[in-house]
Amino acid sequence: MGFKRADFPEDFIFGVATSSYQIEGHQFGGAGLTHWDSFAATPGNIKGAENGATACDHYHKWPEDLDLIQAMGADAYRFSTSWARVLPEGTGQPNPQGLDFYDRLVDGLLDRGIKPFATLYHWELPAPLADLGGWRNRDIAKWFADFASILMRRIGDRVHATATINEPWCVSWLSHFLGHHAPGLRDIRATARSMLHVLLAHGAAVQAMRAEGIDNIGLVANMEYAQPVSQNPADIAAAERYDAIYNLWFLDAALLQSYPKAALDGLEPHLPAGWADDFPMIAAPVDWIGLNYYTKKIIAAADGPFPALAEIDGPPPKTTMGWEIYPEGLAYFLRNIHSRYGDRPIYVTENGMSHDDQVIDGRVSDQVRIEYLEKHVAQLRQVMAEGVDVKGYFIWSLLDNYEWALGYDKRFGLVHMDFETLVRTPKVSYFALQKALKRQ
Ligand code: IFM
Repeated sequence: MGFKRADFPEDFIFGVATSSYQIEGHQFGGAGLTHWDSFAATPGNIKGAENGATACDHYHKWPEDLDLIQAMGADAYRFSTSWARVLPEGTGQPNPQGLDFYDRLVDGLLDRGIKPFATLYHWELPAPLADLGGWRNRDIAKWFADFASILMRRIGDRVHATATINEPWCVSWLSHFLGHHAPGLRDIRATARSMLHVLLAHGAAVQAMRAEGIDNIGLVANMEYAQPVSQNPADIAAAERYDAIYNLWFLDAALLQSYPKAALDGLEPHLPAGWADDFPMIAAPVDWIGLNYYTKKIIAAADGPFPALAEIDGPPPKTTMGWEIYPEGLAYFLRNIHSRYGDRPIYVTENGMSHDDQVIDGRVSDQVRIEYLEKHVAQLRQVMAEGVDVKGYFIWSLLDNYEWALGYDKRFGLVHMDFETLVRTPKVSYFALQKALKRQ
């Protein structure tokens, strides 16, 4: 690995990240059905019609997984909590097994000297709430805040940090405009409403958690560098729209109480009257910002209604997701968050790559992942040297897992998963990190 722990400040946090539906095994422990279960049960939505029923069976194998994190030398583990595991109906009566599971997990982390970073929501909405309109229903702010309170009353005294919602762009745009994720809608009004409600739910949960005495709360946004395909003004404007929708909408609202004009121009007709009155709730103060970064997109102007843009295939190198590897984008966003939103702590809450990893003679040689991580960490060190307050770096992911609509083929893990036998095999990148993170 081209870096070592000593290159970073003493309190810098290296971690690994996962999410509940992608690893836990949703069939276990009395969890309620989610909109992902019904999305996956609908032909054509998911590669191979795969779902998260078993996934990595982390629900039972969590001690082994936490041992792997500890043996790698990571400081922190970023996991998410399944709303439907805690509240099978989405509201109402908690599932004791669900609360017990997260309780054990947090204690298991602390026993191993690993800091728990919880994320409340990473995409598996309880099905009964989806029946009520899910993210299109404004009441979701209250439902989510109640879930946050119930969960935090149980584990909040021991988590190191808590994020509300992972990647609001995916919860809203990807799922209600592009239709790639549950609930699979393609509707601009549903999109605009979900883009508002995901922010409202975030703010309401922050307030609810503060009322429970929880601190160190953040919001995690994903960002993709938007490069215009040419210097033609129409292409530049299209890239600006992409950037506004994807990279600016959520953090501008939560931190500046405004929406970027290039996005608002297209979305305002579909927002409810009085949308600006929600800013005080949306902007409930957070302690840190989380950035998930993977790639860049090349954008061209296109005919048709807002957002009137098209993605153009970029050059190699790419990951098996088809995502162009562009480490400079990480530095771009870290600098931009710092200059746009002021000097507040930033965590890189996800970064990593998918690759066709195979176990050959007991070994998984993923040199390409080592190079990916080295290049991104070099960008991180550069911006830290410039004074950007980056507090930690989390690799996506600990384990190969369920990559949503793409099923189990896209392997992001530092640890290989055999999805038949559930055998875990640390990859060469895991061992390289173990060496880099060793304390002298
Ligand atoms: O697997 C996902 C994760 O759920 C959210 N961030 C991006 C990852 C890779 O696509």
